[in-house]
Amino acid sequence: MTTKGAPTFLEGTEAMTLTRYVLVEQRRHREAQGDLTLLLSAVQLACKVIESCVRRAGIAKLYGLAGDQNIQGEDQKKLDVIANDTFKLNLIASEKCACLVSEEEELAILVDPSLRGHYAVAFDPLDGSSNIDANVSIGTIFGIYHIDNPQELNSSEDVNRYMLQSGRSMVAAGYAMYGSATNLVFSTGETVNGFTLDPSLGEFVLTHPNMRCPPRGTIYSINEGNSRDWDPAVREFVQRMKYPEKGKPRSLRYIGSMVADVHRTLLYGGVFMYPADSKSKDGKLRYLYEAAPMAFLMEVAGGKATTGREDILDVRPRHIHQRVPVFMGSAEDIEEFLEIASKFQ
Ligand code: AHM
Ligand code: MG
Repeated sequence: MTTKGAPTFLEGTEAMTLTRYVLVEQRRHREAQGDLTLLLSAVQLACKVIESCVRRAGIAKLYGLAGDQNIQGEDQKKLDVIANDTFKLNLIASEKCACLVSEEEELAILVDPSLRGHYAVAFDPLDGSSNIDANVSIGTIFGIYHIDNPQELNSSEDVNRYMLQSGRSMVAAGYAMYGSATNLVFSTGETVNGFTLDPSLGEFVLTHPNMRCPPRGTIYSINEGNSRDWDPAVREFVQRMKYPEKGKPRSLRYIGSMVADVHRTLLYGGVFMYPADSKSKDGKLRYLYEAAPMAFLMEVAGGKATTGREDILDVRPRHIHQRVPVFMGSAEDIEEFLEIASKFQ
């Protein structure tokens, strides 16, 4: 809101930007030295660079394959490679990271000792790769850990070992979504806040303060093409979504970009699932840079996130690219699923 009579071009400039928000937030913690603020400005800038590449991709001929495969054996798109380089370079340049784990890189990245800080970041630079060329929402996911003794990391193997901790030890997590608008959703564990990029200012502005996932939803979200291989608990739960004993059937919404499916689930409620099945024993989604950061946000927002056996945040991954089954969303919906799952265990 502007002062009465103020020139209209001032409209919006008093808004709470992400930079201002993080500075104010950090000042509440006496011991904070501004490191997380600086790390977050690197994340913010990287997301703006990626969003600008995504928006210009058709014109700048950035659609299509880069010609290589990543560690998961997936064909890398040109934008996957650009997003990975952008995120990695910006995080290293912040001088706040000791090591990084990326979906696109087989080995963990150990930052040169002269540039090291006290954080580790696991990230999926461009999630939803299959949607890139169709101009459907995609995003970047990141989870941030604090490292007390960064100089003790001497090799990629040290980093690999260090990163094999449960998601509960994350200090912050978030995602950017490049959709009809660009959102950056972020939490340090107290509240989840959503910011929208104002293209005219180049600033992320607070538009979704204190996001809460509704306790029940009316939507289920799953790749139903895999239903032949589902286990009985998933089958029964989805059947119940379609043919409830009382009330209306749920709606199915599945974008195929985890960022967009989880963003909708946070806002509208419901469940997002990528289960294990008889073909993929651990499911598809990777723990460190997909499942864990999203589970962190979901729990802070009052929702739940489970593998079907334990909270996603309690899983201790065995390797940095480990996959886990994912069920997350409205607390009561997830409880209903867990009740069914318990019958089959
Ligand atoms: P990606 O990181 O290579 O894009 O793969 C992860 C994506 C998720 O965003 C999404 O939930 C899932 O893969 C979709 O998989 P599917 O096409 O099998 O439904
Ligand atoms: Mg991904």
